[in-house]
Amino acid sequence: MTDFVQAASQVMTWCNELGAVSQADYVDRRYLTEQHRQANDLVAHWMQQAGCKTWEDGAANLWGRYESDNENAQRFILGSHLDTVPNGGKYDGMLGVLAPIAVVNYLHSHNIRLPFHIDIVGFGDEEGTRFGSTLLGSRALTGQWQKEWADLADSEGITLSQAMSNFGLSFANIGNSKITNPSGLLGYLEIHIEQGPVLEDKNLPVGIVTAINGARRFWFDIEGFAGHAGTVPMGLRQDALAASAEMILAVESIAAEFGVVATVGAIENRPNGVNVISGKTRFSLDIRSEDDRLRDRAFDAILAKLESIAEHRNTGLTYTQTHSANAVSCAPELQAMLTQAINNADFTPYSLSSGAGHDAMAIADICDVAMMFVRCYKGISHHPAESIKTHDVEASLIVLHQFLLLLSEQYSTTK
Ligand code: HGY
Ligand code: MN
Ligand code: MN
Repeated sequence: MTDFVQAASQVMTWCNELGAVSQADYVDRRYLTEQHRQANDLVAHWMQQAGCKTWEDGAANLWGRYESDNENAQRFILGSHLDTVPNGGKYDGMLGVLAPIAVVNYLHSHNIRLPFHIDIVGFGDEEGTRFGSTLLGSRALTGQWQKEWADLADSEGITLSQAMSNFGLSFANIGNSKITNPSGLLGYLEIHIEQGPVLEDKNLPVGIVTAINGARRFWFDIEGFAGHAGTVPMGLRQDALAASAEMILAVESIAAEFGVVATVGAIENRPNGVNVISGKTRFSLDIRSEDDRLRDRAFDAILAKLESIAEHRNTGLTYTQTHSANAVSCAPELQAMLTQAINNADFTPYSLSSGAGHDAMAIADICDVAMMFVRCYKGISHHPAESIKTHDVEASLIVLHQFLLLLSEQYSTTK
């Protein structure tokens, strides 16, 4: 029986409670919504119970600091995101905020203070569900917000700028959330479910992430001409939805040919009538690879094909890019420390790359980052069947505790 059995079941209880904070009867929590407010308040309460001081920054990220005895100490950030995809799981993101709270709770209950501050962060937007972007929370810390993002609108036409003022914030002040002295950062560690089948296949509870694939996201708009489904001959149509269908299949085949992953996950159709030829269709594109140049070559090939389909179907084609993040390597020193922590915890270290994007990609711009993956059932994620085992959470808590002890040792000998 380890010290973290009870803590692990506490994390599972928290995940269930947080999973119920949703705008629907399934898991769906979006940036700057009432549910985001409720989630921040709930997690802040758990952070305070664990001995943290809490606050929110100008991007509505939630912070909890477990202070060092030395007020001028540097800070190590642990965290992940509190937002979800629509009809997602209860662990993607949330585990990486709640597991550190459980370990800090252990330190607090044993009156253990570390030589550095532990800052736990719950990012408000990583998925980009509401505004089609992504990493908005973590990119506020690195000062990467673009002015034009103010006009990013959600499905009801509410802009990011309006949503921020509704939340009591101001888009104009987002620059204040930027971490201005990265030298004060010892690093960042994100615990996250693997969202893939590798750890389950190797029968391992945790893994060390080597690199995170780069991603680009777009909206494509196809302009046809709406018409009567009964009277317009097939050869005279400018059917935006039929053109999109051919384009989406082309995305799939070209991605496979290049060996990258490309997904059309969202589609809108106008006027969307059963007896009306489609006039306008919009679909998303998410394309990724651990090799940025290969990803960009694949995108260029896809774009050329879509343009030729648009031409022979006599439909218009325009597109906007909403996100671009290059592949990120995790810091070798932190990977080595995580490997040592896994050995100290009597588990077998295993390294793997991440096909999914994470906040660590953004934070890598300002400090060393590492990620610890936790095994999840059949690698299922972005799906209500996403699930993890309490004993794997316990393993992650034991490893995180060992990691913090190793970091304390290193910090105390070098400071
Ligand atoms: O899309 C992703 O890779 C992450 O889950 N946001
Ligand atoms: Mn996700
Ligand atoms: Mn995630």
